[in-house]
Amino acid sequence: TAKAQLPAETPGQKESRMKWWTHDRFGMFIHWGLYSLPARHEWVKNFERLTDSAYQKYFDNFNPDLYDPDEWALQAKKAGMKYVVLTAKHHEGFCLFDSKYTDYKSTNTPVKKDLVKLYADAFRKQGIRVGFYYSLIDWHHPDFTVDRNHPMRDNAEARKLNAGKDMRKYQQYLKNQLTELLTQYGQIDELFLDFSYPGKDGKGRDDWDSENLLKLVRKLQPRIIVNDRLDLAAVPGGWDYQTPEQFMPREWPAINGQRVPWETCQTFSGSWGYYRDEYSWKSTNQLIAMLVETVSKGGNLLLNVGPTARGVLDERAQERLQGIGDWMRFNSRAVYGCTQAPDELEKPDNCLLTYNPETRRLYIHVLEWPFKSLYLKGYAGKIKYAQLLKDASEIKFRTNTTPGSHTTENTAATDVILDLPVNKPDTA
Ligand code: JFZ
Repeated sequence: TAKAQLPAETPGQKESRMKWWTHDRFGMFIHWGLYSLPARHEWVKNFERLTDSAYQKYFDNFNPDLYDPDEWALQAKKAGMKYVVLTAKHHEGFCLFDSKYTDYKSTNTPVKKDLVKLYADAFRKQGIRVGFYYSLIDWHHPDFTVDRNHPMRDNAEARKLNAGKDMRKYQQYLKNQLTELLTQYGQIDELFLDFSYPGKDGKGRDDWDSENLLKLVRKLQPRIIVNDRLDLAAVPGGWDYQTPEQFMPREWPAINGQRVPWETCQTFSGSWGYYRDEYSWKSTNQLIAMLVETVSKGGNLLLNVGPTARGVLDERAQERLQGIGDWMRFNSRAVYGCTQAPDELEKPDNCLLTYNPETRRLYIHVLEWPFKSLYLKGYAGKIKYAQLLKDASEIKFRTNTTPGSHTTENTAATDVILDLPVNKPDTA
């Protein structure tokens, strides 16, 4: 196939296209689909090797009667999230929107609604930017071949049917559906395509026709920000940001020494879809530290919720979103518009640093509150003023040459000592 030329963009143009995204830093991921009914992982069809007919009961019973995306949007907004990404279609192939190109969609289930349309309108109304997750993988489409990631991979009969399948038809299906999603739901700000696994019995750029697909996406939504799972790592303009998932990079990811935009997606409890009996939930404080650590390394956090099949956000997620919101009320200034601190500013013990290059403010996130003194190595002459973020109260600072300092503090003249209150300020 002839390879399309992706439109050329200078680094400056890309930076300006991504400006809102690197400023906003914090978004909500939503995994919702038929897998919300079994409520034991969004890969349940794969993990349990379920046939299409075994999976059919979830389609027949899909009826989220309490779905109220205004409520979702309000909770995201209160948590300080500035953009949102919903699974319009996950690997199971079920579409939450009214696609012309399949019957396997929400409008044909008992709920009968285009859930994507309601979602996009509700979040936009709250001033939250709208994105889509769209699965390249499709375990339902008749032309999608059985491969090593498919629920029927061990089923010889199902493998035999591959001979009659035409992945070129599936490529067209991808283009048709993305055209629907990118033309019928207003401005779409982020697109999360998922995912490639090239090599033996896998799929990658030739299977998706990735370059032409991306060219189409950029034509339909020129400002859209696209992730890196099309298997186009080496193609200029083939992706906008990297997506480390369910782990925290040690440092800001770079290619040939050039730091790249990145967004880590993270779960509350391990799975992405609603999982009733999962008990490995992260605490609110862990999630806040995760957000701060992400920003301290120049990245974005896309934090996932898995709504139930009634259409309500998991109560355990709601509680944490609220806690994050309470913290953000006083601390969002240390997140929005912030990035990694200049390399010359050393991280104090048990702290994370975020930095706003425009205001030239450094935010020191003290994870373990020390007794009275916070030592800042080599900061002498660099600080004009210091305050607690919680109540804007002044923090006095000095060096060991300041009259009245204890010589036994044993710091260098270039070090700064912050005089902290004994108690760490509450967040809420
Ligand atoms: C994918 C999905 O399979 C999963 O269900 C969820 O939607 C998640 C956000 O994305 O999982 C992946 C995809 C890529 C990698 C790991 C998990 N990867 O590249 O390491």
